[in-house]
Amino acid sequence: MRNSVITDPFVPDMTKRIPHTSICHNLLIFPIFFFIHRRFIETALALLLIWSPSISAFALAKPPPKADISLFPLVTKGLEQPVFVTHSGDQGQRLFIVEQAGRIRILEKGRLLPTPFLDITDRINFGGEQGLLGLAFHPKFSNNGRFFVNYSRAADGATVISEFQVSDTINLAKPAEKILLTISQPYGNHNGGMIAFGPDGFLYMATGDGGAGEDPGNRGQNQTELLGKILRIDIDHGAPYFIPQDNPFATQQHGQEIFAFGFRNPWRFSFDQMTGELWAADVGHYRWEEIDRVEKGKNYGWRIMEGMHCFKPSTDCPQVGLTLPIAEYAHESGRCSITGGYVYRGQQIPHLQGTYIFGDYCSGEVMGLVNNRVTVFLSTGLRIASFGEDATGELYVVDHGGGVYRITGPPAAKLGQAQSSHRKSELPNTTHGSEERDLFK
Ligand SMILES: [Ca+2]
Repeated sequence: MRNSVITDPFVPDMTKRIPHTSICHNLLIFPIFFFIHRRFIETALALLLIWSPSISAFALAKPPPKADISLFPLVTKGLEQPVFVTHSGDQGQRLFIVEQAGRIRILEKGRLLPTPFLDITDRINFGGEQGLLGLAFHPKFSNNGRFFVNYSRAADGATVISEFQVSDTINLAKPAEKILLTISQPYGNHNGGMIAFGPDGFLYMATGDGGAGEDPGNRGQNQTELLGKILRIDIDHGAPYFIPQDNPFATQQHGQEIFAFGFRNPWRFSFDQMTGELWAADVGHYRWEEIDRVEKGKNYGWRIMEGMHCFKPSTDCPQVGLTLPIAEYAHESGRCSITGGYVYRGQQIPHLQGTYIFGDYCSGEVMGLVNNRVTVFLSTGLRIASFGEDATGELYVVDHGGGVYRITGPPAAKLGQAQSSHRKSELPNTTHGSEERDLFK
């Protein structure tokens, strides 16, 4: 019963026909649906930008990047479509980088190790929004060697949550897996992908609404199925897992794993290291990208609403019982797909302390939520597939094109006091003119 399998018929993955991959946005999945898309021209433009790496998304006459933060390249060669970076919590200096095709690579002392920590490419359906999408180390990994992944199954694209174990060689995992949970996927897109342990020790997982466009099965609102949700299970008890007693639908026959619902494609979420709060970024349809503070049992609105706006129905939608995002931004200036990040709790960039950092896959901007206002911190030109956090709270940017960067303070800080103080006038929580691009509505 726990090992929930949803039996919707599988439809072949249309995303595989797309020559360039995007893990987190419908734009690359939907050339087929363009005939119903009233924003065809904008979308085509965004696609053109994505498909042409030589064309900067910032050819669109953008103001120069601000210098509140900068990126330090850790690795820019030898990675194939990385989608995540994390640490193992065992006091080591290693970073673990997830390659979408099905490998976990180790970056140790600035060097990308040639042998993957794990290679399960033969078990994975890779392409479009499918692949190896998430990785979470057990909070007691240093003692028990357990870690967990989220991938699209080779045979049919179903989502698999699976457990692995490190081998006697610390930089190598055993290939054997224990499958915890399998969720059938009706379409190739909107697979969610994030998995992470909460401060309660439970494993949280994000699922998308199953794909196609406009959630045709209304799965986000269906409280008896696992798509369009954030799920929560106890992997320290039970076989293969237990349902936490206070899960909102724990007494139902189906949907016991649900923690919160009403999501479209919450590709990345995270827990604030200090407060334990759960932050999710739900990738929008064609108009609005949103940030949610996720709490147990709440309904985050999709497909009734996209962001703070009625979606289906498009006017006078019933909003009672829905939890609206705490921030949103529109598809403009090349923005089209939010990539959720982390509340900064590191020590190296004091002015970022407590700020939720996130980005946009299409525009390449690193943004922050300052007083609940979306503020652009840095224009990178990267395809920001994910952020990552290390054990000390420092943050990383993952470029889907093949790089991992550490977020650092303003470069002016290294160049002398005069420039440094000049830069301070551009701190994100100061008031700026119209060029500030405050995106919060
Ligand atoms: Ca929502």
